[in-house]
Amino acid sequence: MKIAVVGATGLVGGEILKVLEERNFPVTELIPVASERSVGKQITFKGKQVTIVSFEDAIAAKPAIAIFSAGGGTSLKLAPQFAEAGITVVDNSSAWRMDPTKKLVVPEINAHTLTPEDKIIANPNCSTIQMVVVLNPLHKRYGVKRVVVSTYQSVTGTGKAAVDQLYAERSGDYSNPKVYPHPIDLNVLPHIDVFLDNGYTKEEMKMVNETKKIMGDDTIQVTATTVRIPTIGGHSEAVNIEFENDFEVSDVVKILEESEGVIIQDDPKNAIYPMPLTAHGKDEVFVGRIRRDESQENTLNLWIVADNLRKGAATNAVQIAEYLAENNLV
Ligand code: A2P
Ligand code: 11C
Repeated sequence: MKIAVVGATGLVGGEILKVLEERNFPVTELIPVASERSVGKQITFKGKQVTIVSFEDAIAAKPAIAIFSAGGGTSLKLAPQFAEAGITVVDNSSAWRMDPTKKLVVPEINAHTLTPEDKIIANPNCSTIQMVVVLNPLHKRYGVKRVVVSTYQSVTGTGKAAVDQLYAERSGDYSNPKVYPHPIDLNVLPHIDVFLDNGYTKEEMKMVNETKKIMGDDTIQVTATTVRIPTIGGHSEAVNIEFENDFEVSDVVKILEESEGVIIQDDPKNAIYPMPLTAHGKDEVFVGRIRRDESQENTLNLWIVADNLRKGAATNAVQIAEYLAENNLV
């Protein structure tokens, strides 16, 4: 299958290439696309050099699927052009996620809703994906009423320039142009994406709105505080979940053990719990610190970590492409 990767030189784009390779996606031809300034340069895929082309040349090459990770503006402009040419777009940006005519897909939860008519498919935000992979199986059993989440997010979520800012500051150089409004090393910023009129950030509202859309239930209440910390391996989340019905912690563990894409790391006495350092480069979502909230009925606390460039972005997008290919939807 011919596959285009739009944004192939970016952090997520590079990860998409790795994941396609690792999962042995049946790529017959890879068509890497980036901005005009990168056209003609080369990237490596499966040990071979491949030349970056313009989006026009990529459309002319007629790939079956184009995986986009080149920012919302690029997706808004280019995804419809690919779709009109009959190419199915899996888009990693926020551009189409809340469009009621587009599906927002986490394969473990709602890939079964996809049809050949879905020409632009949205990949959710990283912090949402890792949370819903854990919430959904518990929702089926106990009914999620309300979620209170605080995040601890990797600078890789912002892109290459942010990783450069962190390392420059770590080596004592504060002179570079800043991606963040404050130093990020030795600091914590309660600020991800832009602030909205309601006092929340756009990242926080993504967690609220995308969760309802993916899980197909508008009654689930979510409130979020999203925070950037000086780490690179993945995003961490402290999640408090109030259910309609009561649970046994041992049953929660069993349900999560049996859930696709979830790995439990929960042996606190031996200092075993999920961390960005150990989730880095992995495709799964890691869960630990599973315990009852003793302050309120039917309520659970847990800690979720995943590599935001993997399950939060590249892996989820490639899994959507795999589902499309395996079910003859393209
Ligand atoms: P380029 O490297 O040519 O700028 P990141 O989020 O890690 O900064 O990556 C952004 C990705 O999106 C890069 O691959 C970048 O390419 C790509 N990109 C930016 N603008 C466009 C555009 N107009 N068309 C195609 N790709 C784009
Ligand atoms: C972050 N979650 O960590 C963001 C990155 O809507 O796809 C992804 C932004 C998005 O900064």
